[in-house]
Amino acid sequence: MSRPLVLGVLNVTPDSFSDGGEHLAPDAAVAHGLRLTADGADLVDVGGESTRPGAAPVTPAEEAGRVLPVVAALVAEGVRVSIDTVHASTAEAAVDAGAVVVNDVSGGTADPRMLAAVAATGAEYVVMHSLGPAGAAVTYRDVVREVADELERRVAAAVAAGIPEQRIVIDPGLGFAKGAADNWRLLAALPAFVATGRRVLVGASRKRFLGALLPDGAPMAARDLPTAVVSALAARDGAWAVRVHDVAATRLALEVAARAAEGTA
Ligand code: PMM
Repeated sequence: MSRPLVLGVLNVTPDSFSDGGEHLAPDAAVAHGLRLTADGADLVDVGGESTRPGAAPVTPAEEAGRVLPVVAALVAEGVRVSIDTVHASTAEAAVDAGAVVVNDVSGGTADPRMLAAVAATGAEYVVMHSLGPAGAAVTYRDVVREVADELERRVAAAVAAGIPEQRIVIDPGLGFAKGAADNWRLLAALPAFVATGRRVLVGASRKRFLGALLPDGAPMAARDLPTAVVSALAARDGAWAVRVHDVAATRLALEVAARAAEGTA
């Protein structure tokens, strides 16, 4: 069983749902990125705009001001960086600063320049499925089919814009305009997404459908245990990468999954 890559989440925002405000100062953000790397992250996913419902919108310039110094400092330390943005200008500047992956939660729909910009950079491109933020009420008749079909349309648009197919990663976008039942159905269908032959990224970390398994009032960090279990299951199902806040817990879960799958010490 090949181990999925681990993307450590680094939100340089005042208002992300689980870690907003913790890493807004550049020094604190860089220190956290280095901590994620020491914990075993293969990539640090740096974002400067919260996707939570009702989050204050940021201009691309504000977003770039938050993330670029952090990207540059982490790259200078030898960290492989992914940039979590829907804005072409931020993606371009981050890749110029050394980021190697563009992680676009809009799947190329938010900024009409994004696909061409990514094509020109040579970066890897994560196409995430989203019809809206967490909490947006979307009713799916067949969530797996609809997400898979829309992802294929987004991939086709990316390829048409010049991004080589092998540089594209797909992500079902857990929690984005999806309820708990939708998220569990998508996780159950992970093998089908992997069977497309595309690399699949899973972003379940600390999301509300995992929080719903915990007692009322449980702290955010209590969601790291169910997150790590999802990481192990995603590994079993052949995911290419998992995006998590608690990298150490996920690395441990992936060690267990690999040993249990292979029967080796
Ligand atoms: N989720 C969030 C942000 N970025 N990117 C990808 N590719 N997949 C996700 O599921 C995803 C993402 C929201 O979570 P956060 O506020 O904890 O970063």
